[in-house]
Amino acid sequence: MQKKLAGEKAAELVQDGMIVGLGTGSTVHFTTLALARRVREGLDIVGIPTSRATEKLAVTNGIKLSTLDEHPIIDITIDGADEISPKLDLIKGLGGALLREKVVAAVSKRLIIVADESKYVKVLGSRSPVPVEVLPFALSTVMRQLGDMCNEANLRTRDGMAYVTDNGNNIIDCRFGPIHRPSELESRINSIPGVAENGLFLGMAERAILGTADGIRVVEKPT
Ligand code: A5P
Repeated sequence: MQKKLAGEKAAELVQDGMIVGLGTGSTVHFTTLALARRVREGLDIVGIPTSRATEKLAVTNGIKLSTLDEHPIIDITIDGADEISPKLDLIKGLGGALLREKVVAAVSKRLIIVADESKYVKVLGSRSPVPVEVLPFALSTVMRQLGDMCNEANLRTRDGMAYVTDNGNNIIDCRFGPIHRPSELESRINSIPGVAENGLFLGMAERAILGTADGIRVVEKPT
């Protein structure tokens, strides 16, 4: 219910004529459905999906979609997160869509995050691992180097096999514990050859809309 509250609230920010980045996950699912309802009432938008799952959901529900080739600048993106810090730095990617999510976030004029309030933490890394998307060719070498950097590096699996992203890559989930210097950590992860993307989204989000037991709580990026 908290996810639904947050997801639907964010859909109100979308206006006629906008190019809209459609995030991935169970919270933004409600945003997509709310937008689809508004589209049926006449809202004219073009969506850019961040995953095959979101693409399918949007198409099934009648939202017009396009690509970054056609629309390289996005007016607003609404997406979920796994952890949100008071500065609105994020960990994303437990749903596996981090690479496309970051590409879309980076070209969005506004990035709005929707989540239940359990995702709001004092320090990133408190509960969630940092997902790292890795080229399969480099999996074992990246695994060894990430293993040296974090407390625990686990290859993500599904049905007993390595999980494969929409981009044909694998994911290593790295537990670092509390992350006090996220941008330093991001640079270190990105400097490993074979890393395609990491789940730290720093300085990108403008606002988080959190569903709580009492309603909605809005957290703005500090100025
Ligand atoms: C997808 O890769 C993720 O970044 C999701 O946005 C994140 O895992 C949040 O998902 P939920 O809204 O399902 O918790």
